[in-house]
Amino acid sequence: MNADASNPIPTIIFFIYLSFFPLIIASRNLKHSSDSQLYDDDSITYIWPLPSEFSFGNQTLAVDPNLSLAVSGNGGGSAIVKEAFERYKLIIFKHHSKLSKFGVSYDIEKLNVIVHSANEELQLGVDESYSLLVDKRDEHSIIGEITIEANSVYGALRGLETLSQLCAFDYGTKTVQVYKAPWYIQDKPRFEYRGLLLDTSRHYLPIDIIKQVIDSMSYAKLNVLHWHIIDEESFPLEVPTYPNLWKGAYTKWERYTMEDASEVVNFAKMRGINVMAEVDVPGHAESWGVGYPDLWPSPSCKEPLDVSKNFTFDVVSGILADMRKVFPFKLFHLGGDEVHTDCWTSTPSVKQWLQDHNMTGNDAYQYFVLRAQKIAASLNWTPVNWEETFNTFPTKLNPQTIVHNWLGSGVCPKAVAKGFRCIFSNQGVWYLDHLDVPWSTVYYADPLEGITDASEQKLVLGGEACMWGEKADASNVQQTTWPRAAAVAERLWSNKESASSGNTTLTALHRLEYFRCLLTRRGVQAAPVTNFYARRPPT
Ligand code: CP6
Repeated sequence: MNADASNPIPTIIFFIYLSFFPLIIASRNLKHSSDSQLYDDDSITYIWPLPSEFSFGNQTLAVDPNLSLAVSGNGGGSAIVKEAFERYKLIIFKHHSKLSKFGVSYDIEKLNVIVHSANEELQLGVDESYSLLVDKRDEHSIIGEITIEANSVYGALRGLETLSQLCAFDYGTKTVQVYKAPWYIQDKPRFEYRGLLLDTSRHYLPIDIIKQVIDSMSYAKLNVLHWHIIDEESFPLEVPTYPNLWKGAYTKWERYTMEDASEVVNFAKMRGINVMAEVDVPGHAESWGVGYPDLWPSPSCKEPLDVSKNFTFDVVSGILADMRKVFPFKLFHLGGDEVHTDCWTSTPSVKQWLQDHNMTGNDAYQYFVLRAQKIAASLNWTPVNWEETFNTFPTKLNPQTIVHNWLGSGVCPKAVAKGFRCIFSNQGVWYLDHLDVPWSTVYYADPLEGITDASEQKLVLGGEACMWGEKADASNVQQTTWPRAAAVAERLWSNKESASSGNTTLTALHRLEYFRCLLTRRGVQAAPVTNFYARRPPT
C-alpha cells in the first residue's frame, strides 16, 4: 500500500480524468441547458417576422458545425440554395473558433431541403411559402434532421432564414443550439410586394453598401429593392445610348456602370430579392441636363424635362431600353411625383408648344406620363407611378398601372375601388428618413387601412419603406433603415392577427429588440429600437 503511494501512475490518470471533467459535464448538460436568458419566457418566440403557423416544444438540440446539406426535388440542383446554405452556415456557426471540439454529441447533423420546382425565375408573386421541421428523427435514431420543404428555391431561402433565427451559440456548452424543439413551422407571406426604397441620387451609395442593405433585407424577408437611382441632384448611372447623362454624377467616382447595376441585380436575386429601378419623370430630373442641356426648358428653368421636344422622349426611350437589359423585374417605376409645371408655362418656347397643342400645364403633365408609360409598356414593363399621377388623371392611366402611395393614407382605397393595384408607403408612417416616427407607429400602420372589400384588398400588392437619401449616405443609411424597416417587414409578411394580438406591443417590442440584436450580431449597424429617454414618465 505504502509502495503504491509513491507510484505516480494513478495520480496521472486521476489528473487526466479531471482535465476531461468539464467536457463530460458539458456534453451531459447539452440536453438540459436552460441557461439562456433570452429564451426563458415560453410565451415569446424570437422569430422576426413571425411565421403564419408554428408550434414548438421544450427540448434543446445541439447542431453539428459540420452540418451537411441534401437538396432534393426537381429544384435539387439549385445553386441558389447551395450558396445560401454556405452563407447561412457562416451566420449560424459564426463562433466557429469558440465551438467545443471534443466530447460533444450532436442531435442534428443534416439539413434536408426539398424544392419542388426547378424554375428559378424571380418575379412578383413567386411562391415564397415553406415548411420547416426541426426534430429528432424518431425514437430509433439518435441523429436528428432538419427539413425545409418549399415549392420554389425562394421559399427555401425564406426557410433557411427562419432556421438561422432558431439557432444560437450557447456560451455554456460552446455549441450551437436550437431551443424549444421540436419546431413545426408553416409559413407564407401576407403580401407579395415587400419593399425598401434606396435613393442613390441625393447621396451616392457604394455598391458594397447597397449589397449590405440587400443582405439585411433578406434577414427581414423583404423582397423588393426599389432603386431610386436618379433624381434632380445627380445622375450616377451609365447609359450607353446617351453617354453624357452620367456627367450629371457628383464626381467621376460616384457612378454606377451597367455592369455594377447587373451585379446588384444578381446579388439580390441570390437572396430572393427583386430590384425595381426608377426613372422619375418629368419632375425630379434636373441632373439629366448637365450632359444634355436641351432637356431643360431653358438654362434658367431646368425642371420638369422639356415636354415640347421629341429629343426628350428619345432620351427616355434610350435610358429605358438600356436599363431593360439589366433589370429583369416585371415592374418599372416611372415616378411622376411633385411635378410643378411653371417652367413649362413660363418658358416662351414651351408655352408656345402648349398653345399650339391646346394644352394646359396639367394636360402636358398627363401627356408626358402617358408617353413614358407607353415606352415602358413597349419594353414589356408594368408601370408603377407615384400617386399624383392617379390623383390628377385617374381615368387616363394605363389600367395596368400600379399606384404608389405616399401622400397620407387616402389613395389606395380610391385606386383599388377603380381597379388599380396599389403599393402603400404613407409618408407619415413609412418614410424612414422621418427620424421622429417611433417603431410602434411604423409597426401598427397597415396597407389595408380603409379597404374592406375582399376583391379590393387583393389589389393592394403590399407596401414599401422609403429611405430617402437627402440626409443619409454610406455612414448612416443602415442605422436609419433598421430596425424600423423590420417593423414594416413584419407588417407585410406576417398574418396580422397572430403577430399583433393580445399583449402585443410589449411582445412585439421584445421580439423586435431581439431581431435588432440579431442584426447587430450579423454586422448590420442597426439603431436601438427605442429611445429610452422617451420612456421616462413625464415630470
Ligand atoms: N424625392 C422624390 C423625394 C420625395 C419624393 N420623391 C420626398 C418627398 C417628401 C418627403 C420625403 C421624400 N425626396 N423623387 C416623394 C415621392 Cl417628406
